[in-house]
Amino acid sequence: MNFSELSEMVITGQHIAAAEWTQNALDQGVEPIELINKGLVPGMDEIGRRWKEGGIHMPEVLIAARAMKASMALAKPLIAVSGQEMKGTIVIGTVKGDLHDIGKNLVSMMLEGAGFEVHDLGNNVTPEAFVAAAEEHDTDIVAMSALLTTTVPMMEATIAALVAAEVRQNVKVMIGGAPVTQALANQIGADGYADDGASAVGVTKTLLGVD
Ligand code: B12
Repeated sequence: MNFSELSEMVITGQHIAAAEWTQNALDQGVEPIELINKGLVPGMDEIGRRWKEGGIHMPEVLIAARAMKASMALAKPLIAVSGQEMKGTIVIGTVKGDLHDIGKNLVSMMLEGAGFEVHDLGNNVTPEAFVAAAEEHDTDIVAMSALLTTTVPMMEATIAALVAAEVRQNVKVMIGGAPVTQALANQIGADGYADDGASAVGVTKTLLGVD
């Protein structure tokens, strides 16, 4: 199987071709995790690199992510069946009071493309909802996004809720969003910060000690 064909379909945003290629590969007995790691992850890695260097813009990232998701939708359900492990489990959302989700969605897609199981809670997520999802999904990382200076304090409130529920010691916390900085992460006791989707994948791998 030439997995670089699938990578190329992701990079060029061909969602129908990516789905057909994926179905064909699965029908031929290719392991879904192999398809993710050798086809989708390199494709999204390349998109992340190009996005970081400014070579492409958001529409290209979004159409690549759509192609990645079309393939992932076919491969992912089979992973649970075959008992193969994803690299880690992430619960992500935009904090309470904040409706901005474009950046969070990009980060979410990049993490999924990199082989992580992502539970995206959407926007306006209360600290209680973060805690409940972290408990429900055997979570490795709780990732929070905020775009408003007025909702940034909700990140600290969510960490406090994780501590109160005795979940904090079992999860890492990663934060991001335009007004968020590494200094803020240090100040509120988050474990990681990244300023874009590609860096978020890198920070996630470092936090979990995976490649
Ligand atoms: C689009 C937008 C909206 C849309 C949101 C649509 C949506 N579905 O998201 C709408 C119109 C709804 C909106 C509403 C408002 N907005 Co608005 N909005 C923006 C805008 C123009 C773009 C944000 C965006 O999507 N950027 C593109 C993405 C890709 O970038 P990003 O979000 O920064 O994400 C990247 C990184 O930050 C990082 N990242 C993001 N999240 C995470 C999470 C983790 C874990 C990690 C590791 C990394 C990470 O990776 C992402 C990918 O590279 C910004 C201005 C700007 N240029 O930022 C204003 C802006 C954020 N909005 C602003 C304001 C004030 C508002 C309103 C209050 C306006 C009003 N008076 O009603 C409301 C608030 C609504 C609410 N309660 O949330 C202000 C915030 C000012 C401030 N400092 O607080 C800004 C900065 C505009 C401005 N200059 O005044 N907004």
